[in-house]
Amino acid sequence: MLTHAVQATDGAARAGVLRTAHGEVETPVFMPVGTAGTVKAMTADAVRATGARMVLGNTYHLMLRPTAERVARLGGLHRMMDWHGPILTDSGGFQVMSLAKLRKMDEQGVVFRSHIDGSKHALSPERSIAIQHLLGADVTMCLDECTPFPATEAEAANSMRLSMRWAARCREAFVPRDGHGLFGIVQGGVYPDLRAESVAALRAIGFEGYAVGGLAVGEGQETMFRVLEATVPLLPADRPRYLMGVGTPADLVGAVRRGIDMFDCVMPTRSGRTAKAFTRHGALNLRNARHADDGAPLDPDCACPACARHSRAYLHHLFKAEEMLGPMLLTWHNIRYYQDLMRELREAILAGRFEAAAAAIESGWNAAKE
Ligand code: PRF
Ligand code: ZN
Repeated sequence: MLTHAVQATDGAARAGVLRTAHGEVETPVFMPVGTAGTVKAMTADAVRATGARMVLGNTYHLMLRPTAERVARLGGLHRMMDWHGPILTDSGGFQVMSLAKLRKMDEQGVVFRSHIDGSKHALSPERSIAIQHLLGADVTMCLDECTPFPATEAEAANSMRLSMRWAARCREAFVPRDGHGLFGIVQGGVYPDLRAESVAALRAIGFEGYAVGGLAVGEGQETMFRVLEATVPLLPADRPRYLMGVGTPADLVGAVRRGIDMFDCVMPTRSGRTAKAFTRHGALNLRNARHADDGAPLDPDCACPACARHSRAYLHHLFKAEEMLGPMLLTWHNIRYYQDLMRELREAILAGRFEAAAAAIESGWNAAKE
């Protein structure tokens, strides 16, 4: 099976190694999002050169286009996208709710119309697992419902309990394979008792890893951290913990501090395409006219091609001229920054100086606010 060995802890923060069929990954880890079989604007070699060792793929997008069966005929997702490291696939429920039209959800699953051509599709726990098997995922996620925010306690309870019944069906449908694993997803909104009930339900079923879902949906960072503090300590220490769809660099530092091992988010890639850069000195927008004559690198401490070989002025020009290289270079930089951040946190945990490292990182962001 897929395993996670914890090498060191510092407070609640952990450094470990995730072992999968497609190799080992050091944690804490940030997985760039490769929604449609590509990390947008990046070749697979470029993704690897940022330091990334694991990426995310999406059931929802790939089942619609090019279809899971076609991906399987093409040799699986790893082969199709030329990414030979581990891949985690999300189960589709979250993307159906955010992208598809005319959704109808019941106990069986969800029926929806494609955002691409309006065609009708169904996703059940069993079908989601079958699709993720066809894709060849190293980590398969349970089909869940991401409870919207805000939700009353009764709404959050009904939604969470549906996800727990689906989690049991996903466990049944999952075909175990060496180096592959199935992760359960904790739901329960912002309600600590519901989060605890959800953890207990998932632990009773038993998973190779545990994700915390339903966060970063509008509740705010402080509430998200409170929910993590009520949830993460209840999870088994010997299994990886994955915070889904999070987040900003500050979110990652705060979640690692609270015991999270794995992350994914569109933030570095999507921001890169819209000229927003994350740096050791805070975030900035390269479209801003103040960069037009700035011959300095974006981040002098970054080794990515955008920083090592180009000026802020050139990056500004590329975005003003709507050249493709602008999104490519800034995506590369942002992923590299997220990888460097994870590595710095990991090394600090191994050295027993997590809080000092986190404080230094946070003061760097605040030193030169826009
Ligand atoms: N469930 C699933 N995927 C997700 C989420 C979730 O709750 C979130 C919430 N931040 C992002 N991606 N399956
Ligand atoms: Zn850079």
